[in-house]
Amino acid sequence: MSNDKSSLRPVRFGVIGTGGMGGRHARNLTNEVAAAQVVALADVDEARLQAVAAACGAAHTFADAAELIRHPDVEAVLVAAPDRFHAALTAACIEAGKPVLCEKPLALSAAEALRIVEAEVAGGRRLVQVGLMREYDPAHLRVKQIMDSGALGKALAFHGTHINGGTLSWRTVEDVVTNSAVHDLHSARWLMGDEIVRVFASYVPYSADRPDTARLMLIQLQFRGGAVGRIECNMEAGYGYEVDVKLTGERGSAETNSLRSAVVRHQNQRGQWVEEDWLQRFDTAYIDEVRAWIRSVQLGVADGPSAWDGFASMLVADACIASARSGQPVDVAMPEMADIYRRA
Ligand code: ISE
Repeated sequence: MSNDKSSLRPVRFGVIGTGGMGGRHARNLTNEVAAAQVVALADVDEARLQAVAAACGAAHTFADAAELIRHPDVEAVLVAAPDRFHAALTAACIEAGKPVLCEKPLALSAAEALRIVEAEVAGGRRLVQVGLMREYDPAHLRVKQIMDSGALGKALAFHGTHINGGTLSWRTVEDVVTNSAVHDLHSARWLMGDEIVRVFASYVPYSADRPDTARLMLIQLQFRGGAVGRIECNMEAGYGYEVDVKLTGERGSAETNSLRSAVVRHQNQRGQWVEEDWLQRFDTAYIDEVRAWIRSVQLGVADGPSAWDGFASMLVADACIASARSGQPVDVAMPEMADIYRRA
C-alpha cells in the first residue's frame, strides 16, 4: 500500500501499550502514514517500550499512561493497552479533549461503555474511534457496498465465521464474547444496517469441568427488521486463522473469502496457505484504519466505528454472555442513538 502523502499538517500522537497490537499500530503509523508522528509511548514493560520507541523514533516514553495523555506534545492517543484498561484510558482522553483510537472492546460491559458515550455526548462532539478494523477490510467493504446498493434486495441473513488458530490459552465465556465475538457482533450490525434485538448463545467448553470456558461458541441472532443471523466463533481450530462473512439477500448473496493466497496443486494435492492470525489476515485493514484515523484527526471530524458502536456491540455482548450462562435466548433493548453518532 502506498504511503499517505497528505498535505495537511502532521499529527503528533502517543500510543499506550506496545505489545502485539500497540507495536503494530505504532509501526504502521510510522512507516505507512507520512502525516503521523509518534512522539510518545507508554507501557509498563520497559524493554518492550524502548524497543518500539527506537523503531518509531518516539521522543517520550512513560510507564504511566496518564502522563502520556496529559503531555502537551501529544495531540491524539491510540489506546492498545489490555482490554480492562480501555474504558478508563478512553475516558481520560475525552476529559483531556484529545481524539482517541481505542482498540476493541471499548469497555468490558455495556454499562462501562455507556459512560464513555455519555461523556462524549456531554462534550458535544465525537472524539472516539473504536478499533473494529473489519470496517477497513476491502472484502468486507465490498460486501457492505453491494448490500447498501440494494442490488441484492433486502438482507435476509448474516453468517459470520471467526476461526482462531489455536495458540490462545483457555478463554472464559466473557473473554470470548468481549474480546473475539465482539468483532462479529459489530460486523453483523454494520453490514446488515440493522440492530440485533435477540441472541441465543450456546458453547462448547474446553473441558466438562470448566464450564466457565468456551472453546467454540455459536450465536444466533434476530434483527429488528426481521432478518436472522448466526456467528460461529472457534477459539482453537488448530490449523490457522480465518474470518469471513456472508450476507444473503432477496436476489443474491455477497461473501468474503479469507483465503487470499495462491492455490497450489502438487503431488495429487491441492493446497492453500491459511493465515496465522489477525495481524496477517487484516494487515491492510490495520493500515487503512490508522490512515483514516489520522486523516480524521487532521480534519477535526471523527469517523469510522464510534463509541456508540463500541457501546452497542457491548450491549449485545452482555446479552450473549447472559444467554450462554442461562441457556435461554436473551432480548437486547437498544436505546435511541444520540445525534452526534449519525453517519453520513
Ligand atoms: C484478538 O484480540 C482480535 O482482536 C482479533 O481480531 C480476533 O480475531 C481475536 O479472536 C482476538 O483475540
